[in-house]
Amino acid sequence: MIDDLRSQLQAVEDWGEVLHVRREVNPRFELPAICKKLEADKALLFEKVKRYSLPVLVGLDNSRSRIARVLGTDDWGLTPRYLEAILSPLPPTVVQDGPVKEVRITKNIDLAELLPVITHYEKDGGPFITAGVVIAEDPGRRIRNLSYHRLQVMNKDEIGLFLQPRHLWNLYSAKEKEGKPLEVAVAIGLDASIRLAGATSGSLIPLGFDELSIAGALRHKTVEIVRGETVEVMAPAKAEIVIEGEILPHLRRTQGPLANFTGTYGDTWEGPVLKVKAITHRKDAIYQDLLPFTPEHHLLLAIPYEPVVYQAVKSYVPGTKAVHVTPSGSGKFHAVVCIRKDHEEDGKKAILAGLNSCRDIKLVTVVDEDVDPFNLREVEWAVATRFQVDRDLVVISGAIGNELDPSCSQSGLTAKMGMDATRPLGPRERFEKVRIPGLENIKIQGYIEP
Ligand SMILES: Cc1cc2nc3c(=O)[nH]c(=O)nc-3n(C[C@H](O)[C@H](O)[C@H](O)COP(=O)(O)O)c2cc1C
Ligand SMILES: [Mn+2]
Repeated sequence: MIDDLRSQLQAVEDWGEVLHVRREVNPRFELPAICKKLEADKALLFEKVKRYSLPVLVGLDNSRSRIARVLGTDDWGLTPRYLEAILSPLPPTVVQDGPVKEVRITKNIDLAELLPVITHYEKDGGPFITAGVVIAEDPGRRIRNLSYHRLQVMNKDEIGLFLQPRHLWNLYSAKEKEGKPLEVAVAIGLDASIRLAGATSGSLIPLGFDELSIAGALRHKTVEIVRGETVEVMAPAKAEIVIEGEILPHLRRTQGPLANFTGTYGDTWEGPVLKVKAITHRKDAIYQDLLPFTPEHHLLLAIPYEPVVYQAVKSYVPGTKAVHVTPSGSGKFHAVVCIRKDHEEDGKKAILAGLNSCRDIKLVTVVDEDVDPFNLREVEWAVATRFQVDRDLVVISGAIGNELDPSCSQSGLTAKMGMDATRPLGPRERFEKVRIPGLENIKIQGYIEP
């Protein structure tokens, strides 16, 4: 049963998908350089990081099909599972104690001494905690919220945050107006269900929707939560590390830049500051890191998007089979929609519904059900052999885009495009995919030596 980082790591290890780096590495540039060089869809466990005793795990969730496997489903089942988790959430359960409390530090906190926080890219403003899920509560309104934020270690006990005007920002500004700090817990070292839940947002998940209940439903097991030592905020009892503290009112400091999901540097920003009051962790804690602009980053953005696109397209085209928001499209911009075509216009309808479903989606490629939308080689094959640009292309100008997309206009406008790579209805022999009889039944282990 996978219900924390360790049980997931063990499963991934059993599947032969963890690479161990035993040689000592520098947390500044060397560790991320090794991740980039390998570009593997395996997790990387750095066992010895210079000056630190904690190992660093990167890329635990860098494969869509492995995330699906961790959640007990497959590529095709992941989006429906996600939608079901949003529609039938499973709330967390309060426990009195948990492994994350094995070590409790409330005095002389020194973040840089304790945690192997990584400096990833050349022009990054410093070391950033990139895999921390920020949890905040408003007990009066019975609200709990989870979200990811870039967390810059500024000094011994201060962390800078980048807050876009979403839920955490909303909770923080309400407190700030009263001149009070906002208490938070930052959880690091989590299984895929909580990580995905932390990255989920949008109209289906309004402020007050506890994302931990999405995590519980995703993994079919409630998340156990435990109260903070110094803050009235609950955090996963089986996290590896929890940082407790308060975001101070009326204080902004220059932070950044940090390589963002588009693979470009943003500007510096004036962000609020989290004053750390305590750190609790497991005895032999594993520090989890996310290298920005990698499949892991893009999958955490893409997978929570898919149910939104799927629902929108399905309402226009009932034969919609699957939606894949691709990691290589920066995890937000490109979607592949797989449909069973019942009417000639279904391809174009799927394009319009998909482009309209999310502000960020700017390319929708529609394929038939004989094409695997999760295999981008097959998708390109469909475009090469079923798509004619003067007949099957849709272009929309002047739509609202994502301000972080460097190709958007200064005023944030973007063009959008759809490619209908489905076959016409009627005789389809010309388009039939070649196949070798018996291929599905071949067990390769019997033919080649390991
Ligand atoms: C790795 C990662 C880093 C992110 N960094 C930030 C960030 O620095 N600031 C921010 O406002 N959102 C960031 N996001 C996006 C939000 O965490 C995400 O949209 C979240 O679901 C928002 O939750 P909310 O709807 O409860 O506000 C990041 C997402 C991921 C996956
Ligand atoms: Mn939220």
